[in-house]
Amino acid sequence: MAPPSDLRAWIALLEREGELVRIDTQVDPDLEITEITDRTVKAGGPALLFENVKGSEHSLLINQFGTERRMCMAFDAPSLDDVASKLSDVLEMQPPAGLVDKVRGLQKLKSIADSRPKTVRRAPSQQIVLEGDDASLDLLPIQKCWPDDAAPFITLPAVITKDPRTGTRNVGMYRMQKLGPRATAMHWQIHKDGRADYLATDGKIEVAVALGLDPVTAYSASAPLPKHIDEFMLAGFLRGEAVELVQAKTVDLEVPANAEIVLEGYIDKDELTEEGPFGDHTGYYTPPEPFPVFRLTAITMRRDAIYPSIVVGKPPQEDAWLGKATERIFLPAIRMTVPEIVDYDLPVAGAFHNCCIVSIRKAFPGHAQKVMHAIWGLGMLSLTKAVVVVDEWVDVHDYEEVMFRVGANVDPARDVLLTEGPLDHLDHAPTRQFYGGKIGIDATHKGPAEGTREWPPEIQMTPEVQALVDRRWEEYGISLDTAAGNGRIRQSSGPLRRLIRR
Ligand SMILES: Cc1cc2nc3c(=O)[nH]c(=O)nc-3n(C[C@H](O)[C@H](O)[C@H](O)COP(=O)(O)O)c2cc1C
Ligand SMILES: [Mn+2]
Repeated sequence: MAPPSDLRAWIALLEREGELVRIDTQVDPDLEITEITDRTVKAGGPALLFENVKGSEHSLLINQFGTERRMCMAFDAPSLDDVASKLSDVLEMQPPAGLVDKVRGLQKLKSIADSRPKTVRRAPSQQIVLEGDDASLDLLPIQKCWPDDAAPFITLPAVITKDPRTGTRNVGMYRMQKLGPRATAMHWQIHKDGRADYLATDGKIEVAVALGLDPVTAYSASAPLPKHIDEFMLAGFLRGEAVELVQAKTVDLEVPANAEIVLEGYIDKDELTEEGPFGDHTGYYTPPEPFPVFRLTAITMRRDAIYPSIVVGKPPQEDAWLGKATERIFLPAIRMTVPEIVDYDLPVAGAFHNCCIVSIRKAFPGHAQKVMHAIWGLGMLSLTKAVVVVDEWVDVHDYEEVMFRVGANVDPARDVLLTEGPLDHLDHAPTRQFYGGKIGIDATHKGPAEGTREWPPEIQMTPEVQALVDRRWEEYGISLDTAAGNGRIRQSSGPLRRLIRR
């Protein structure tokens, strides 16, 4: 087994596993699909293939990533941590100690070498080529997601550009507001590589947009890689099979051969439009703001191409699982620079940039503060608004335990660090856009070297008594409903709670 090779193999797999429902009743891409999807996602329901979308010949796939199980199926891995360990194997390679080690090392190096995209001459994504007036976005079942959205938006694209200075490829996922049959806005936020490519151009930048990819390549477009690393290379590595690319028809870019649909076109540096409002993943509408205009020169596609979509909005939504995949997959890379980090969690309810809980192997006074600053200096994590630091034995994914540590171990006068720095493009809370306050909460145990009194020991039963009670449990005749959960008061239940807590 390997991750699915294209969207159709993925749909077939989902169907075999009972993870997909086909809907042949006619549905409206204007709001109706959102409401159906929102209910399905929040119930932990299946992927949806709408085969009869009002106004379009094309089927629409949504909620392909909406549960942990499907996300793992996408990577063909038992858990997202297993995907991460594939990466840490390579990152943590040591000089080989013996022959067996050498052979293993070579296999790992080969897996990197094989990750480079391959060029092919013929591609399913170019079975149909539409240029000029034939190339029209009106053909596609583009969703208007929320009532106050400015227009329909393409929500699950892989947008391909090249850095005009170096020729290095970048792939990113940025929504595209439909402005007409041959124009969209391009929502390149200020901190993103795609935006940097655009800013580096003198006049015009060529752009290609792949829609309907195999799930790992689609995920990779959303991965926060350093600027000089090609996201298709990550996709190749995680798939264990190179991404196949073909020369585009009207622009000098290479596009995925396995895509369902490819949009080709360009962006003039000086042409801007008011983008938005858009019901965003923050749970609020992002107000209108100027963004570049994408002009379409061609659409290429497969016969009966399937259009992929996603709805973002008040968390949890389907994108929660794309974010969780990134959280897990990037842990080994984070540990390379900050090895004292044991684990971290970006709560779904925190829309990813609002909160980061991190556990550390604490070794010296001020260590928690060191890690806060490290987080505020690391790639896209630098936009994190609140960092909570706990000791290594605390489960960062157990929010009740984290709250317990914050309550029990924090003296707000001593353990809260307030500072300032860059904030997410979409964060509406700060007074100024892009810049504002940050909070770090040190919920670790403190010692005399940090000016505290002696820290009291935590309550623990002895292992001997625990073993004794385990042995004798039947004798007591007490039946416990374990589903009631450790005597904890539950605030929400079922799939929603599981999604929030991972
Ligand atoms: C469903 C979804 C929609 C997204 N929409 C946008 C967007 O409109 N604009 C943006 O800048 N980032 C958006 N992102 C986040 C970027 O895809 C992500 O930051 C990516 O790493 C950017 O790649 P880049 O830095 O190579 O440009 C979205 C992510 C997901 C999962
Ligand atoms: Mn990038």
